Parts: sequence; C-alpha cells; structure tokens
Amino acid sequence: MSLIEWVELPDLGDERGSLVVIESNKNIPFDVKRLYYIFNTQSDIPRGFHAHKELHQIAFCLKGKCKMVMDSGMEKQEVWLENSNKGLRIPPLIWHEMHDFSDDCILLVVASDHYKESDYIRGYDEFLKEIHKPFIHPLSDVKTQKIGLNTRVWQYSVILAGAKIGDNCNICAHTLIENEVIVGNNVTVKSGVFIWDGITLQDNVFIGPCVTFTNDKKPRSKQYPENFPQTIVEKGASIGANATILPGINIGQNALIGAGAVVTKDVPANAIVVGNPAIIKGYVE
Ligand code: T46
Repeated sequence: MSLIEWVELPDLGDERGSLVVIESNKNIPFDVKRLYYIFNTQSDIPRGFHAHKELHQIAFCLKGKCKMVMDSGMEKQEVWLENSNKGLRIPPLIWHEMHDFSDDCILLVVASDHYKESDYIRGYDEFLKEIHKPFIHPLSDVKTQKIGLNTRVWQYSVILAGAKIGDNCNICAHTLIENEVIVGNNVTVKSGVFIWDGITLQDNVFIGPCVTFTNDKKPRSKQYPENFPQTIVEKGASIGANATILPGINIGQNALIGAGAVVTKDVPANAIVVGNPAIIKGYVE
C-alpha cells in the first residue's frame, strides 16, 4: 500500500509569475485551522520523528527540497518534497521524519487543527503500541484489560473481567466470553458463540458460527459444580458451525470438527470427526 498521497494544486499563474490557492474543504480535503512553515533548516539535522493521533496535514515544499520518510509501522517509504504546488498528505498515525533539507528549503504545512502537544506521539515504541492496540467496537461490553495487540472485538460481544484474550484474534459480533476463559493468539470466534468458564482455546483455533460449548455435566437451575470441567481446544483445531462440545472435552491439535457434530469424548490430534455422537472419519494430512 502506498503511503505517499499527493494533493496537487493548479498553478493559476501567467507571465507575471505563479499563483497557487489553498482553500479549506475545496482543494484541501479538511478544514484548515493552522498553517506553519519551516525554514533556515540544516541538511544534517532531521526533524519530525513523531506521528499524530488525529491531525491531518499536507506539506508543500515552497522552495528547495527535503526528504520525507513515511512509516506506517508495517512499512516505510521515502519521498522527496520539491514541488510548490504538490503537497504530501500526512495522515494521522503515520510516523514521519524530514531529512536532507536543502539550504534554501521552505516547507509550508497546512493542518486540520490547532497545535496540541497531546496529539503528538513522540516515541516510536508508543507509536507501535498505538497502531497495534486492540480494536474494541463501541457497541461491545469488554471488561477485561487482558486483550492482546491487533485483536478485534465486534458489536454486542460481552467479555467478562477475568478473561484473557491473546494477540491478533477476531471475536465476532454477538459472542460472550466468561471469566475463566483463556484464548490464545490468532483465534477466530464467529458469531453466536458463548465461551463459558473453564474453556481454553489455544493459538490458531477457529470456532465456527453458533458452536455450542457446555461446562456442566448435570445442569440444574441454581446448582453450580464446585469446579467447572476444563475444555481445551488445542492449537490449530477448527470447529464447524453449530457443533456442540460436551463438558470437559479435549480437542487435539489441528483436529477438525464437522458442522453440527455432537462431541461427547476427547478428539485426538488431527482427527476429523462428524455426526451425533461424533465419530472419527479420518485424519488431516
Ligand atoms: C509535523 C512536522 C511535519 C508550536 O508551538 N506550534 C505549532 O503549531 C508547531 C507546529 C510547533 N510548535 C512548537 C512545538 C515545539 O516546541 O514548536 C516546536 C518545534 O516543533 P516540532 O519539534 O514538533 O517540529 P518538527 O519540525 O519536528 O515537526 C513539525 C510539526 O510540529 C509536526 O506537527 O508533523 O513538522
């Protein structure tokens, strides 16, 4: 993906010279609340080294040139600013650095907001944390603080305070995760899944839509087992839509549970199980 996006302004000049116009919300795609310009720079003294949280900016090099490094945290691109009517967009959450200023460089920057030091992210580690922080949809109710980087939690999901969720997971809309639950990294939980106390999903597990977990062998209203049986879905296993997993089951690494299966006993690693009660139909290669 290109991090370099230009805003080109027409030169309305004639034989008398050039004339370029900057207009908020017309040729500049935001409300311009501030302008600043940078000059008298030195070629061996770089500037920038920060990202903004919300600020949008466009930088025009009115005279001379300088190099801009743009860094999304995933990739880095460099570009020369050397054209007075071709501005480089500096969107929020892009780490940027200015290098190799020519002696005559004059840089004009238009900005979408007034100066606020609180909008700056001036440490690179802090920047990486910010761009990889989990996405929690505002319509979800997430109480746990233990949610890993790059994890996404969607609408109408409820996650209780004791749950631990790893990195890079996708917890789809309409899910519930109780307290004594551990979810590893790279786990997908599709919609309509409730993960009760005592259930562990290890790394790379896939839970299909409306899979039903259980954690009480003899359920009676208002009577609770002393300890919930532990159900473990081991690394890389996948459970198809609408399967039912009875309490205290171990599903081995990379196992595949067919859609609608009712799993009543442990499933060995790599096994493919289907039906009610689920039986082994083969093994994944
Ligand atoms: C950016 C790049 C491209 C203010 O008080 N008001 C202002 O509007 C600005 C822009 C700066 N300042 C103060 C803050 C610092 O004490 O001026 C001092 C120098 O700013 P800074 O070190 O951030 O300058 P640069 O060249 O590293 O970065 C500037 C902009 O600050 C920044 O928003 O994106 O140019």
